[in-house]
Amino acid sequence: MRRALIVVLPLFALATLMVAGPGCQSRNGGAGGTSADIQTLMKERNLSEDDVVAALKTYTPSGVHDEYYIFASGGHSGQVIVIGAPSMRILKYIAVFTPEPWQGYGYGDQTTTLLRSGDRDGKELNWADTHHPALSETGGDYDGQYLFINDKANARVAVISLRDFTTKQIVYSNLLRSDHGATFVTPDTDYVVEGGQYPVPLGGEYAPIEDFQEKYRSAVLFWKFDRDKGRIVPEKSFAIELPPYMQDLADAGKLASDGWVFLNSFDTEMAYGGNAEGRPPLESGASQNDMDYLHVINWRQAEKVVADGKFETIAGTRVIRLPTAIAEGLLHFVGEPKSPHGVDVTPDGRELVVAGKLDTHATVYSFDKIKALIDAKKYAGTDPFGVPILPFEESIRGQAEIGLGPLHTQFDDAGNAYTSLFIESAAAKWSLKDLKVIEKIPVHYNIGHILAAEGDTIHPDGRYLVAMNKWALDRFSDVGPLLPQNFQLIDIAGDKMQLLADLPIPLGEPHYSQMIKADKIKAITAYTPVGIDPITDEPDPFRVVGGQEGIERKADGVHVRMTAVRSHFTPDTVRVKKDDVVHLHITNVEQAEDATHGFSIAEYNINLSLEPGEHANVTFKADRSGVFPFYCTEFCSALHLEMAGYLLVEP
Ligand code: CUK
Ligand code: CUA
Repeated sequence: MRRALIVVLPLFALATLMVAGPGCQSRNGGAGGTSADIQTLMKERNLSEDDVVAALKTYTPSGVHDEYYIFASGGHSGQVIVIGAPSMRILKYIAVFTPEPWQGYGYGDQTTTLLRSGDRDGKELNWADTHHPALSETGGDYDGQYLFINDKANARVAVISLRDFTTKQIVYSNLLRSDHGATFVTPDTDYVVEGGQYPVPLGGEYAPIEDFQEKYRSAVLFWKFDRDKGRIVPEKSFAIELPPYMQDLADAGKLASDGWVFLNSFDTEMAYGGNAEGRPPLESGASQNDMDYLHVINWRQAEKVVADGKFETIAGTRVIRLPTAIAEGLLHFVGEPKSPHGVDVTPDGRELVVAGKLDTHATVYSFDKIKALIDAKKYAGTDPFGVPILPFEESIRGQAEIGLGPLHTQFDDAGNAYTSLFIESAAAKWSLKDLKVIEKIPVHYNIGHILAAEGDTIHPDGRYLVAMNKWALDRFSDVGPLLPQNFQLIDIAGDKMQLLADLPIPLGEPHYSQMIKADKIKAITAYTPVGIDPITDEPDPFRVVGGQEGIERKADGVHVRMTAVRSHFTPDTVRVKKDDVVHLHITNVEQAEDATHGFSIAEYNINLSLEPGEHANVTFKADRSGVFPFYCTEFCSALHLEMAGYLLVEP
């Protein structure tokens, strides 16, 4: 009740509040309360009425939960940032591609195995350039079960379960060296789409850059997702080879366009740089053509082509080669204005909005028209590889004059689109119906992606928009030359957009985020039964229950079966000999919410987070003799400091 009130409180209610007098007590019981008090506070803090309204729309009292979750890319941190909206409170960082000490991610056996499974050909990778998170969907709506995210830098895709907000799997194919049109899911999450970005010889071989057109290629991967298992199944996945254009963003068709995927490209000039070798720099070489190509891909038909065996296996991935893709009618191109960036399918699936960085328009393509042209084989020509190109003018419904540097588009529930304007530092609201701008709101500064509540579903909420700004300039207190990014929450429920709040993002450049209704997330508070390995979601074979603790010397080393419970580890004295291989098996046997214990050993780089019911294994060589205290790193109880013990390594 109170929450609803805060969110919908219009300006006249503010006036009521301000004259409400002593009945309207501040929650803190401090000053503030009477109209005069509020006026004084506003004056002291230099707040306008709009500021106060924004505060009332976002202020979330202690103990009150947010209505939405935002799952944001953590950029270079290789993590996912979980944010509550409208409060814009950061709730969690989910460790994905990088070691993360608080979660013990990359410090115990299970999480290290998972993290290292993302090492490409054994090369240790400890960072990622996460770009596009994608929530799992059922029937085109977010279902709150899983989250996927890509690593542009190393062409990897991760699976996160929203049951425990934990990464479960990292996959990659040596087909690609970088990705960008990732991750996007098909409407029932049959596939997680990963489109490549910078072409390389498929499969990772060397080829001279002068052979760019002949030997370099791109590809789009369709990772098959098994929802029951909650894992991607690489053997059931496939790819389609694409020409060596720089592939950009993607989106999956839905409803009217279900079964199709759309992918942007730039550098259809196939420029590859060389500004110190007498060739034009990549940026100008790649900006010669007036049109690049929107890739229109029939994935449902591609699935059949793979089932019919019309593929080659390259680098372990089933690949539909380019000539097959053309012959089977899986791939068509449509022109798109110069250096496009975002492609976004409308909620009804009938249209696609493409915005070009170097064009002031958003182009609205009609899927019906595209489909009719494909069916009629009405082509304007072919590209150098023989891919049929559909006539541009006959594929579009029109173009909306939006502004400078349009990038990405989101939608509301009332037929409006919202497009980010990078150069203009604004978000434009425009009508899909008549392709006219209705309103612009300035943002600070240089907005990249934009996200709307339930914005990529067939039922956007029309409540909030977040501008994900690249530059923050004068917005926050100075922190040296490297500035945070700035997420700005915008209310789009009313007739006029209102900027509500800023959230500085202090690690990495996030690219995209999605916002989901909080009541769709059903997270657990403990692993049950006690002894679960969070990576496999199964009871760990080494789990320890109370009474079965002990230390045992076996052929492969010393096995320590340990339990953690407030406020002790059992056993708390561990004796080994120098150079013993030690296997720690530790179970947090608690089931109480938030009863997490940590476990660390001095100088051994061992650091675990043991959430209630969690089991972790750590294998290490006791290669330095001495006395090493171990202790619990979470302040779990009044006797937390006493939750400690000794590892005694005898010389
Ligand atoms: S991209 Cu970053 S602003 Cu990687 Cu989705 Cu457009
Ligand atoms: Cu357990 Cu502190």
